[in-house]
Amino acid sequence: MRSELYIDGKWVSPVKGGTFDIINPATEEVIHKAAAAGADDVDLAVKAARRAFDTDGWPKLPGRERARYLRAIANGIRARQEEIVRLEVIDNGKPLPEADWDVTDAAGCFDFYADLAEQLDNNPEEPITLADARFTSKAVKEPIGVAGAIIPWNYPLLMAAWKVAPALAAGCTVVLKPAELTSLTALELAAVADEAKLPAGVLNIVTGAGSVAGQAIIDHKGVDKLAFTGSGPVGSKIMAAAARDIKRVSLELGGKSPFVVFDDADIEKAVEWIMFGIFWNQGQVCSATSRVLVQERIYDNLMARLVEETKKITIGNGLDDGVLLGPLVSKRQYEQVLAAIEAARAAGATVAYGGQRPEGFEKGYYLQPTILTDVPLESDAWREEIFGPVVCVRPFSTEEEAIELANDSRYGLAAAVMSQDDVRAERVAAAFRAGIVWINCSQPTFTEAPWGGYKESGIGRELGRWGLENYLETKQITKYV
Ligand code: TAP
Repeated sequence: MRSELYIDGKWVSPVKGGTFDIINPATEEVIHKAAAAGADDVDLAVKAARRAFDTDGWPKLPGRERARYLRAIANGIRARQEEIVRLEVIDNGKPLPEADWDVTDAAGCFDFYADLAEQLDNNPEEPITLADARFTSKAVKEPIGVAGAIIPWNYPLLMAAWKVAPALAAGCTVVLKPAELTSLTALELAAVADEAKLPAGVLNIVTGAGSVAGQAIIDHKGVDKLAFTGSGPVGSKIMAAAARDIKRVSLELGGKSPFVVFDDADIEKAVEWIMFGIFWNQGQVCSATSRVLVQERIYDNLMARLVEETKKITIGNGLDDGVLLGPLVSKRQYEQVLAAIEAARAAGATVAYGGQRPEGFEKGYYLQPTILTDVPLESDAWREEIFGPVVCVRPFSTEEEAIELANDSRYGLAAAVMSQDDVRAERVAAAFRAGIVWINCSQPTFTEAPWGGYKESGIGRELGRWGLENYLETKQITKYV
């Protein structure tokens, strides 16, 4: 485990010193002390990234050269996958198979953007046909510059990959700040990049508090683009900071995503996807389908099966075999989720299952998977992101009602629909006001496909070619002939 910052290709201690505790949420033990970056360290990191961009030639390298580094990083992650997976589990709490999945995806993300970096060489310019024949014109893509990336704790390495891989592929240089709660695997990424001999300053990783290191990144004049995933309130702050210097900005914020199940759906499959959609990663997923709408005719049957299957979920330390639900990431998160369940009860909701700390756990931020019914439509439980293993289930009668309930949210990250009637499923998918829509499933995520939200769920799209566009400017070059 690393205890320093990675700046300008070197491991360094913070200028003013300082550390913070890394706690294993399964045991509540302090397992490490990480370096707490201050504004001075961020300044050094941004200056290194500026130099790597402005004078050292990273953006001028052919895409295929940058692709070589990206593939080396992908292979480096795979080479130490077992170790990274273990760190992810003891840092975040998630079950080991989930961490393994994330780390595999993170490596795949670097490979995917290596391919796109190469494609930039193949399509360096786009000719433009002008009405005025005295001129010729073309559009070229160029990297934006230095990207400041700030990420959350729910998918620590994967979120780093989603930002670093497209940024480097585009030719940007990066200063990344992981969440204080989960800093370990971002530092492993720095180690992997170092082994891949990524040129100094191209990727800088500063651990530390959002209010200090994060704030210093968003305020820094040397940063051209801010890429953020996390909560709405911090997203607003980032957008306000970006507005001051007209920094480019992409935001991936929260959601309260609906899952509409029609009465022709296979109940067993629906139960499986509902559980996957809300209990995966302890429900700490921005796109979690946390509002489930079930058509009246199958509501009672589906609820009975959902409760029955939820009872079977094995809760425990993510390192243990067979565990499906680990602890929440932190004491604060655990207390917030419990408080949200209590508030739901007080507002009139019924706890159909869960809602408490499971028996037999003395330590660790464990919470039962929780199913709420009778949740008032105006309550916070129905409207606000809980970010825990808590699902609200409600019956509906008509398709129109389901669509209205589904879209009645300030968020619009994801939505899911389940029906054997393809025409209806497609119609409902089209009616959802959300950036990601799943038909007959919930949550599968692909590096090739765009990811991002409507409304207050964010701005811009990550992943796929859209993720690369996030880090590119378009330049028009026109000649008088
Ligand atoms: P946030 O506070 O939004 O944290 C996300 C990242 O932003 C972290 O790296 C954080 O640093 C950093 N940050 C905080 N204040 C900052 C500032 N002033 N300037 C720059 N960066 C700053 O999320 P959280 O506190 O971890 O979780 C709060 C709630 O946000 C959760 O309950 C959940 O509802 C939501 N959340 C959503 C997502 C997604 S994917 N949409 C992910 C995580 C959380 P530190 O954490 O190190 O201070």
